[in-house]
Amino acid sequence: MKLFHAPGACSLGIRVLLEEIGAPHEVITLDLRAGGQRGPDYLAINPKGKVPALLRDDGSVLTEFPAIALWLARTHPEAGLWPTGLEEEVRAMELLDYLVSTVHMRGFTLLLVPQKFAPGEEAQAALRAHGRAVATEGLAQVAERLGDRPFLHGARPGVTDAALFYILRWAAAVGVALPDVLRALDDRMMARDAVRRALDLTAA
Ligand SMILES: N[C@@H](CCC(=O)N[C@@H](CS)C(=O)NCC(=O)O)C(=O)O
Repeated sequence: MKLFHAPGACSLGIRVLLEEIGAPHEVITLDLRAGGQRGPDYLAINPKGKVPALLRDDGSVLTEFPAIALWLARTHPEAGLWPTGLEEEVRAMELLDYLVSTVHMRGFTLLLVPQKFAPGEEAQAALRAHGRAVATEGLAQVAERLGDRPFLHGARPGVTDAALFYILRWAAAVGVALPDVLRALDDRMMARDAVRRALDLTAA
């Protein structure tokens, strides 16, 4: 498998899952600031011009964080990254969609890259403020959902924790304060060998 990834991007969550699974893979790094995601070579792989994209061993390409994460979890059930049972699965999907579609796309995306959506400093400041409010409210909702469990998935991290983890890196980068339970979850994630490998903090 080949993962198309960019430093600082949401594809970090897929790296975490690949490392948790221990699946052999190659990481192809794109430079988003230099527009690597819009170059013809990459658009031939993912015409949407986004990371993550996963080139699977059968030559097919999978895109979108939830789809890639679910496929990895379901094809490696022994890693225990996704719940079983209809109610547990729909609750995990509910949370994953909230993390990616709301906290990421409507919160941190506006906070981090408002210039993509409006010209002019005044409009961008308003978008940034809106994004910060959505991100802060979203993280409070996720903290509520976590409660006193160690990870969103339960005793061990799963797909939803991998999604939360990339979001927590952005929160740290732009100074969005975390509820205590999310700070503790982040510490638990950072202590994992798989996560440290995904961050290139230790050798593979
Ligand atoms: N909905 C997509 C979001 C992917 C996405 O927004 N990726 C960002 C990095 S976090 C990206 O590739 N941005 C480059 C660009 O928009 O040009 C998913 O779930 O994978």
